[in-house]
Amino acid sequence: MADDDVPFTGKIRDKLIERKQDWARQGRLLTGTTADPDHDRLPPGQRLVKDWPVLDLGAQPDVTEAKFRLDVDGAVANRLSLRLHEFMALPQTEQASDIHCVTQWSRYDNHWKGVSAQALLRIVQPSSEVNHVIFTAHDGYTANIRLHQFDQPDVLLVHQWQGRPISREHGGPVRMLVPRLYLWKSAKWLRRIHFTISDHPGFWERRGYHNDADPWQEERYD
Ligand SMILES: Nc1nc2c(c(=O)[nH]1)N[C@H]1C(S)=C(S)[C@@H](COP(=O)(O)O)O[C@H]1N2
Ligand SMILES: [Mo]
Repeated sequence: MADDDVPFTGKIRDKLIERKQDWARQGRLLTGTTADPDHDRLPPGQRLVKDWPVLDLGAQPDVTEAKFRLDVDGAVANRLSLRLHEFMALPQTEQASDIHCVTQWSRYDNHWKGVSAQALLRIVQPSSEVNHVIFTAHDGYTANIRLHQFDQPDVLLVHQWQGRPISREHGGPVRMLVPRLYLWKSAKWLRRIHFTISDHPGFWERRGYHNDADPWQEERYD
């Protein structure tokens, strides 16, 4: 593993990660088709599930209120370092969206509550040179998206799902939600949001996953 990788190499499920990396190399699960989100609800190669599967690297950090801290930094006018109650005091949004995982499941009608990315952008005000947004999580996981992918009305920092606090296994107390990209971009146990001029590929992006991750274009692998 690379030096800048997750610090939990003892705990993480190396076998599972190797298998997913092999799938990326082989282009597994690719159907070679695209779909149009204006007319179709299920992206190509996906199947609908009713439950919500759990996927992680093998560690599910216990982010208590005392341990919680959300840093928003990088090339911004106003940096933040928020305790949980301060995060909860930010303007809140409720919204429903569908989610799509690269391992081929999609789940419809998820009802979320949290802080919208666009509300956060108004507060921190990234400099005009910023192009990328990097998420870091309490388990060491990272994911990168482009600023224009972050600056969308359905992108949220969520703390509730179906009217209840997000469970620990799904990344509570606060996780990212970028519903129009494959779910690996939505970092669980969110610790830091970093605004940068240059790109920094995340955990799966360094292992062959696509940098942009649009399910409608089936951007599973690089
Ligand atoms: N912190 C963290 N976030 C993460 C991951 C992870 O291992 N650690 N896995 C990603 C992947 S690969 C997927 S598919 C989704 C799964 O989210 P879920 O377990 O809530 O379904 O979380 C993403 N966010
Ligand atoms: Mo995933």
